[in-house]
Amino acid sequence: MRLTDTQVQQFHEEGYLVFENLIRGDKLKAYQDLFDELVERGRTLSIGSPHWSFEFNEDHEPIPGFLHKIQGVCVVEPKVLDLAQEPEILDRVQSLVGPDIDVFGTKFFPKLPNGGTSVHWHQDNFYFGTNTNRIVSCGIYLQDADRENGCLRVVPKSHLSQAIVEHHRRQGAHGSWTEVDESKAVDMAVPAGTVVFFSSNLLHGTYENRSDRPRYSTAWHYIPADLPLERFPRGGYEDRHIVRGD
Ligand SMILES: O=C(O)CCC(=O)C(=O)O
Repeated sequence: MRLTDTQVQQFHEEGYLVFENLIRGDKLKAYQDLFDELVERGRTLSIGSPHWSFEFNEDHEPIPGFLHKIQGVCVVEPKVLDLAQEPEILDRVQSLVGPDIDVFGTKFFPKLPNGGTSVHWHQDNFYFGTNTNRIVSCGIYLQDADRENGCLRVVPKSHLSQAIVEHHRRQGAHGSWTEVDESKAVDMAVPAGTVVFFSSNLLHGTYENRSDRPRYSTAWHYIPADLPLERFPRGGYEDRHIVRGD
């Protein structure tokens, strides 16, 4: 199903769109099982394995087995690319990106119970070295997500200026992050199978998982095939994949 004109307008005005329960039933279960297997692999993997990163302890050292993220999850496990190519998702992406679509920067965040993290406040375009509004970021929530287990939060309309704010590295945290006026943020508590699209200029972050439940999600970015992106060139970056058209 393509997006309606109203949905396209909402994406451009607010900076995001939410599709609850888009992945359902046996399909959702099969993907959950696939990610369970990856979490299991992470339990015995050595620190420093390419693509795999682990949560830090209080001394800022990685904790073996406590998986934080698989960066390039579609390279590590090509079956995950099926999820990125689900027609329910791509048909909608096409309304925003056009017919020739690549996906890049594929991530899996298990956000494990009692301290699992994914991201703090940031704009994806800070990492991409651009302020284009042609990249659509996508989060897929494989399990129910709420404040306690670390749901997504966004600052509506924060993409509109196309300004990339300063981001800073913090000791004991993965990545570079910024701060926002949290009174302007919206929490995205969503059921399992929900797909969220947002502008790669949108300020977004998440809560830490303080519950005893995991919160599996994926995050990646759909880009028109013809958009040059120096840091992630087509054909020159292993985690950029053609998913529709040429
Ligand atoms: O973990 C999440 O809910 C969001 C992840 C995300 O937005 C990102 O990787 O930029």
